[in-house]
Amino acid sequence: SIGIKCEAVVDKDDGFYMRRCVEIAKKAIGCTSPNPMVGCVIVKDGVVVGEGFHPKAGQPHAEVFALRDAGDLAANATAYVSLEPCNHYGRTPPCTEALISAKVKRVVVGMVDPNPIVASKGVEKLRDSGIDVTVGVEEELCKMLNEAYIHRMLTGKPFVTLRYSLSVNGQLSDQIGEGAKVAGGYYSQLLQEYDGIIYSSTSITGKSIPTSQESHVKQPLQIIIAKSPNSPVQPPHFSTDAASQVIVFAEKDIGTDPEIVQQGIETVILEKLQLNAILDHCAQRGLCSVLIDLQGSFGDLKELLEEGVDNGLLQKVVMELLPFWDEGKESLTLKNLEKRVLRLDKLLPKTSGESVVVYGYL
Ligand code: AOF
Ligand code: ZN
Repeated sequence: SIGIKCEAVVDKDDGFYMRRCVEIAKKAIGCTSPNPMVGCVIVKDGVVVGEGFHPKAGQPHAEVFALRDAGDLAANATAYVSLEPCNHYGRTPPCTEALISAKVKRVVVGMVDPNPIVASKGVEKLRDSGIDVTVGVEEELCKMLNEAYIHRMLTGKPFVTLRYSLSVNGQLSDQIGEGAKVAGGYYSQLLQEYDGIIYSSTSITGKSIPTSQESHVKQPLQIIIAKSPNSPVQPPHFSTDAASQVIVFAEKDIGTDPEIVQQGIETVILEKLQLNAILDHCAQRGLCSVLIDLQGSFGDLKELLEEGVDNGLLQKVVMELLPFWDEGKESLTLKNLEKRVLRLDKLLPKTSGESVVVYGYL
């Protein structure tokens, strides 16, 4: 070697550090909405000198934490970020400014930010300041990380997943956790991941929902649909006392229901209970993702699901196949739903122990 350094456009380690960004971004899983999950790693001479992730909306962005961690070592270093650095004043100042003042030499971006306020302007700003910018490293992985955020940015609606358990004879089951430890663990994971969970009041009242036993774990907003004239509207009991907010959507004023008044539960009265309107409301509240959870029966969710299927409002299905025979429960024979939901494109069965978790995209 005669000591000439060849600057490759894509460093062979770029993928490695970007995967690390995604990994640390996930520390805030379920906690960042309406913001995305973002991770940032600062690398100098092949050594990681700083790391950070965005913990929560309102708090500093990933780049700021990573730059703080790196201190003076950020000068002439490469910053890896799973999402394009922002170039606007939101709740926090622009990350482009922070990277420029820290004098980083190169920025590697996983994906462009679909937020129209940012959308490539961050990358332009960095390039205009003489920083070498590479875009699209591990792009698919970065998109998977924020599929809910991206979906909400592009459609204005939360990312919607339908979840249900079926016993082997095709009956909708309300069993989670008990009898199916694997599915139970998966259920806790869903509660952590999703911003809101939609239940029918008729199938959820008085139930106990298995949740993660760690009380610090975030609980999703419970969204209870009370359609029937005499819908009971008691929210389910969660098996931990971790804070969980409840909101009830109804067609008539149920604000005088002593149960609701006593518990101070927020109610939203819609002229007609439609999934579209409910999702708009959820998006306005900052929810990027909701899980529609069928608990043993369709209950008040039947028409909402039909509407959702007909209008392409559902993005994903999670089904747990439970290893027992269930009599007397509702079977999943709803015309449209059965045809479309069960015909999943990419079935990915995960088998472990006695239960099977199947999930796929519509
Ligand atoms: C980044 N790094 O870690 C995140 C970004 O209200 P703010 O100031 O938090 O801005 C929110 C927007 O900033 C959000 O919609 C998205 O476009 C971007 N999020 N950007 O450079 C981060 N979380
Ligand atoms: Zn930012």
